[in-house]
Formats: sequence, structure tokens, C-alpha cells
Amino acid sequence: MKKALITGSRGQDGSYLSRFLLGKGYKVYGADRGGDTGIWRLRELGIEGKVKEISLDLLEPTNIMDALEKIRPDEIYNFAAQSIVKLSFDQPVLTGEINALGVTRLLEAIRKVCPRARFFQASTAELFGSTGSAQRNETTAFHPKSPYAVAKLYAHWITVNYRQAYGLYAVCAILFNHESPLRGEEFVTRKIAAAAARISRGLQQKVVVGNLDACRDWGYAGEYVEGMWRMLQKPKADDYILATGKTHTVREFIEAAFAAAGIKLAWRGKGLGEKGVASASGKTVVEVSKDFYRPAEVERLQGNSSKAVNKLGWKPKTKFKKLVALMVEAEFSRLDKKKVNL
Ligand code: G4F
Repeated sequence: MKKALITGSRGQDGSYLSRFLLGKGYKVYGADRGGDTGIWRLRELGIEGKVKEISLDLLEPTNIMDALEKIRPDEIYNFAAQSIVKLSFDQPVLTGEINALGVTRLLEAIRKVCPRARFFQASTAELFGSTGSAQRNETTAFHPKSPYAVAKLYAHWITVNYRQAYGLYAVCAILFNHESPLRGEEFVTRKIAAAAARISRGLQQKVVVGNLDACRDWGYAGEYVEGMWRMLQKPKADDYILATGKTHTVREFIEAAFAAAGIKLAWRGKGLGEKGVASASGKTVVEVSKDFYRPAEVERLQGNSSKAVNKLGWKPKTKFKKLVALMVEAEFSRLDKKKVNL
């Protein structure tokens, strides 16, 4: 039986990957910081109690060494991170400690304790920053635009460095945005999906967002974890982009989510004064606020995952509108469940 250690196992990706690996017969160890509240995700996926939980903080090298010595994993997937781009502008040092040096601590421990283990690092499309309108591939230059992305760039290169310098089997997936009902509400897709369902049920008046024109390449997280696993099964370690190749604005996501919730929207005004109005009731249900803008924005992201398609046989299946609809449906079921439990 193979053993996998997943850091950040109660996050969106950690939860989906745990379910995937359990299905493949792995023994899965989930490492999170004490007090982490993401257990609801494992519950929703029906795997609560099936992942062996351990407490681990990437700020603490002793924790990491102890965990590796105890588990001796075959595969290690690192999702532990401060993953909120906007927050990284307020907490740049902490973001660097976790997202950059945290990965070095992990790699050092692997090198010393279990150098034959295979290591997966969750890199990000944010590494590219705004570099024009073309699709990004594995050879596109990086121009990070946030403390989050700068820290992830360090993590990316230190992973490549440990592969080259010490021969570790260490890979990075450059992950474009991948969403699901298990996303946190800090991220725009879940925030919108939840709001659309609540507004449709009369439980919320409106949703306030930031940049409506930002474009993201949004895929379904449940499918991305298989690509991550496939990366670690190849004879030779290498880095890959996982993306859909399509990009949409936040405005389009809002339109699709409200449509899935039965609300047709009309847009009025411009810039910070732009509003989304429900065509049937005439009520304003979407507003824009500077509070949700970032000091520096990545305007457009679109990835080219041909290398993953050709070499890993991985291909995302869920299209944009289906993804939005499944997120909104999940919000309606949660609301229904809450009603039953009252
Ligand atoms: O949903 P977001 O916060 O995700 P973001 O910043 O693209 O980052 C996500 O994807 C990255 C990979 O590309 C990951 F590395 C990262 O960890 C995370 O998973 O924002 C998406 C876009 C941005 O352009 C943002 O400015 O939506 C825009 N936006 C507009 N209004 C908003 C809002 N973002 C948030 N979070 N909240 C808003 O109200």
C-alpha cells in the first residue's frame, strides 16, 4: 500500500486529492495546522475519518522532520500555503515564510529523511503576472505581481533546484484557477455562487465585488487533482501547466451564476459605479467596491496545457458554464439541508 502525505489536506485541493488517492488504495496522511477548520470538506466528500490526520506547520522544521520520520511517505503533495492573493499585500512577510521558505523547510527535510519520496509542489498561474493576451505555457517568462506570487516563484525555483542539485523527484504544477463547491468564500467564484443562490432565495440583498474585467482560466478542481497525481507517476520528474485554455471575465462568471440561480441580469453604469440589476425586479444585486481591488492586479490569465495533454494524458472536461452551474446547485443544496436541519 502506497503512503501519501498531503499538506493542507483540508483545503479544496487537499480534500479532492485525499478522496482520489483513497480511491486508488493509498494510505493518506493529511497534515494541517492545529485549529484548521476545513473538516467540512472531508465530510461533504464522505471521507471524514478516512484520512489519518497529523498536525504540521511549515513554519516549524521540527514538525516536518518528525512527520516524515514517522510516516516515511512514498509521495508528498504540498498545498499548505497562504493562498489568498489579496491578503498577501497585507501579510507579505508571513506569506513569504509559509509559501517560500516553508517549501525549503519541506524539501530540506525530504532530502535528509526520505530522499526517495516523490514531491509535488502547487505552483500557480500567478507566477506569470500580466504578460499579454497569449496563452501561457511552460516556457513563458514569469512576472509575478503580488507578494503571494513572488513567494510562490521562490517555491517554484527551489523545487526545480532541489531536483537539479540533489536529484530529488520534485515537480511543480503551474495551476490555473480551479474552482468547486469546496472553494473558500474568500475567492470570487464561491463568493458569487453562494450569493446568487442566497439572493434568489431572498436570504441576501446583494453581493459587492471588485474588478469585473479581470479574466481567469477557470477549471474544475475535482479534475485537476488527477493531473497532479499523474505528474508523480511519470518515470522522469518534470513541470506541467494544468489549465482549460479558455478565459472569462468576473462579469461573465456573475452573469452565468445568476442565470443558474434563475436571475437575469442587466448591467448599468461604469467603473466603480457599475451595478448588476435583476431584470425582473429592478433591484440592484451586484455592486462594485474599491475594497475588493488589489494594489496590483493580474488582468488576464489563460493557460496552455498541451504538454499535460500529450505527456500525462490529462484533459479537463468540465466547461465554464457547467462549472458555474454545479457550484450554484451545491449552494442551493446546502441551503435546503440547512432548512431540514433547523
Ligand atoms: O478568486 P480570486 O481571489 O483568485 P485569484 O486571485 O486568481 O487566485 C486564485 O488562483 C490562483 C491561480 O491562478 C492561485 F494561485 C491562488 O491561490 C487562488 O487560488 O480572484 C480572481 C479574480 C481576481 O482578478 C480578483 O481581482 O477576481 C477578481 N475579483 C473581483 N472581485 C475578486 C473580487 N476576487 C475576490 N477574491 N473577491 C472579490 O470580491
